[in-house]
Amino acid sequence: MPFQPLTQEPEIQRRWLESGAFRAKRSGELLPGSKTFYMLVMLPYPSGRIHMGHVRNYTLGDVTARFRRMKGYEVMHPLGWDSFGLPAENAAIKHGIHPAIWTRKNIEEMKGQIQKMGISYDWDREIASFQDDYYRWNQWLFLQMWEQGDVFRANRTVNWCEELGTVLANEQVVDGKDERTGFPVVQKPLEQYFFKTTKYADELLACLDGLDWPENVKTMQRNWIGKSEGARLAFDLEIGGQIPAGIRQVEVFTTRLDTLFGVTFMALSTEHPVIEKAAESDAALKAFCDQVAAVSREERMTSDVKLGHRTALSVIHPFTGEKVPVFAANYVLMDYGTGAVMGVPAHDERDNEFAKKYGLPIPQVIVSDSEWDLGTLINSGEFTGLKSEDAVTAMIAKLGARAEKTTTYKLKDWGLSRQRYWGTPIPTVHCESCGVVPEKAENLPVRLPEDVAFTGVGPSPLTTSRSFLDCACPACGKPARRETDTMDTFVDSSWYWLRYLDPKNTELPFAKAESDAWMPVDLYVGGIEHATMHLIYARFFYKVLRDLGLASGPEPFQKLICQGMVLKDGSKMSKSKGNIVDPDEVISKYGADALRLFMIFAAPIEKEIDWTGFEGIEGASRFLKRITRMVEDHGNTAEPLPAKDQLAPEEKALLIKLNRTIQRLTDDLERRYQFNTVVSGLMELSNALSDLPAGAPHRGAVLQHALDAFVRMMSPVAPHLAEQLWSQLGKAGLCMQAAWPEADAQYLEADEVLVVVQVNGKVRGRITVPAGASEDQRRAAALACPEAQSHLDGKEIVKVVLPPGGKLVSIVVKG
Ligand code: ANZ
Ligand code: ZN
Repeated sequence: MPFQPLTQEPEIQRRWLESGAFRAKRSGELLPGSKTFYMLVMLPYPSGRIHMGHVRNYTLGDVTARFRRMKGYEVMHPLGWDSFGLPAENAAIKHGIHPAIWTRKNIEEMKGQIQKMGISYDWDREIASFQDDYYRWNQWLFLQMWEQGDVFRANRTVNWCEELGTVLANEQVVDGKDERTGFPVVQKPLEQYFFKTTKYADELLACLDGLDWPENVKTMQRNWIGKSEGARLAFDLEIGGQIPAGIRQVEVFTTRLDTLFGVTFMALSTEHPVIEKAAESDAALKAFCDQVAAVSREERMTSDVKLGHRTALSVIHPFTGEKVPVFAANYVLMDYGTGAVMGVPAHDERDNEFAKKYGLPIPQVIVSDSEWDLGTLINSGEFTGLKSEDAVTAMIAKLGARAEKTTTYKLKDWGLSRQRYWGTPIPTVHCESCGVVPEKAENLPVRLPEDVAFTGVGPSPLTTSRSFLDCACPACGKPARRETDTMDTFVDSSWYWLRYLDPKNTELPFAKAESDAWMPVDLYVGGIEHATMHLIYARFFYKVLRDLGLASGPEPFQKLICQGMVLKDGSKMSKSKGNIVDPDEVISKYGADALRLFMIFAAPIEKEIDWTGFEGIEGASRFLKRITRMVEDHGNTAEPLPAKDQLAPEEKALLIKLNRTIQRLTDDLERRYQFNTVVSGLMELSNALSDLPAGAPHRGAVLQHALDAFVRMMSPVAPHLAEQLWSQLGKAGLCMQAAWPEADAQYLEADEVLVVVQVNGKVRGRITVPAGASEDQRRAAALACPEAQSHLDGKEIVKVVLPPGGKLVSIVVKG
């Protein structure tokens, strides 16, 4: 049969589906001692069409899933839809189409595309986070966390647009304006819900060491968690100045308490309570704070411009008793440390810039001999001469209750409130008598109402639905108002891989027996853009689930691979750039196998692929055609493979090539996760196959044997064609269910190896020894080497060296 992917591939996909070949077992069906492999890819957002990034991600996952099945593993390989979020809501505003309809249509379309790729997902486990049989478990988990004290409410700054009456996401704010309408956006505090991620900060940090993850991702996570050891120190506000009522002290967090004598100013966040209080009676200060508030946190963190405003306040230096001026400053963040910094311009870069700008003194208090030396104190009163470390200890002792050692983290508690419609409703109720009350678990799900209007203006559509808002207080039964905040969609993706394991469970998010059978995920493949947020939240959730007794083990994803992007002309393929190559277009012309083969071969998994046109796909397609022709020309034979000693040298050589390839590809897929070399290995082997001379005595049997293994090894990458060729070789059943070939040890080594004999460093002869020869045998053979004899005769043999590799024997003689 010729290579006709466009007609063959759908046919083969039907066979796979009909035979249930992708189905993963439930825990109860697993035989004791069976090996399991959980292959997970990051679930897609149903934006409309799949793109090349998806194709690459899913092909890599599929190659692994198919390889593991052939290796005898029970494989879990599911897919679902991360289907809440802003784009659906924007589509509703723009086209007047309900987010649910838009989402369903996109899922249907993308699922069809993915199925055309022949990815071996167990579709019976498909989930979609916008469906209430999924999001009710977000709500259920929220209630469990509420009970454990892992959820709390607090004020946090948001991007607020007064004209629209709504909160905007960071990406919607451009230059302090709503990107759609151009209305101004300000920073404003709002009461919201938080998950206590910081509770697990230390564990999230410590567990990174044990994970088989890319080093750069681990580093990004370490920085994101940002553990910082230092001290807190309280400064007294000056009595008699304009002290805000009720506030006596300002507390700072510092990693360099030893620099205390170098403090020449105090810098406070514009949101610091002392500054807010002082601004009530200081119009200029108020104006400065408003100016800073108009800039988003992100911009403030990346901006180099240090801005400050001197207040009428001072604090007292705890050792010298001197007055230190207090500034409000843009570079001090309220949500890090205490929101207040002791300014040490001689030893801190940002403080230095600030001091120069505002004409503040810059006294040096530390000297160091080298960059490794933390330093010795100067100009520091009784502490002068102490090493920095000792000075910190001594100062803390002297400062008494005013100071203590502490650890601070950059990691924040996770604000999960969104003032949006298209997300999981937070299952709480506002009651006039009881306050904020969690909904009862038996009343879940709290469903998203249908009777809402999408205007794009004004508060969240949920606040316009009477049927949604009106409810009874779960505590006292009186009329109450339902919470209109929905959950950050990162909640949906923080445990979805567990729902795959038990997608129809109506009692629990998933049964522990299922998670115990499959967890942890053996390989997780996805984009590097999820290195922090998603992968921190998911790890956090897993620790919470463990502490709730729902799951076992400390970490969800044992191995992580971040695939590189697919670029076109050096930049990312994206709608806005208009440089998208549609996978469908490629598949409908060349078939899925050619696209898969190209994606795997184009580059190592973690590197970028540059899409330079269709040549790459053409090449892949030609290779597949060549293999097809080779199998066709061969036909098939039942003639058994003769014993090794009956084979001609070129037949033996081919079998050696074959078995070495088996060994190499197995290692590439099982241990190294090197995919592109799998394809190059197949290409080399196919060349060796076509080089077998037409007159070889056992050609038919040798080719049959080699093609049998070749087709099986090709199956994970080009699974459709593999099925077709498998049938042509006269094999029954599905190739994808055949066993992965095992290397035959007798064909791994050549029979004889060439060994070079050196005498005193010069090559004097060459000998051949049996491949398995011992060191003693090789030494003896070298000493008997005829060409070397004239250099050995009458001399004393000092030593015989056999370097590793076995290709050389070096003799050292004297006399
Ligand atoms: C005095 C000092 C002297 C500092 C010196 C550093 C060097 P990391 O290591 O990132 O934790 N800081 C504290 N809170 C801050 C906030 N809310 N916004 C901006 N900066 C803040 O940084 C800790 C250091 O950053 C602290 O130690 C403080 O400056 C500053 F030679 O105190 B340091
Ligand atoms: Zn009540």
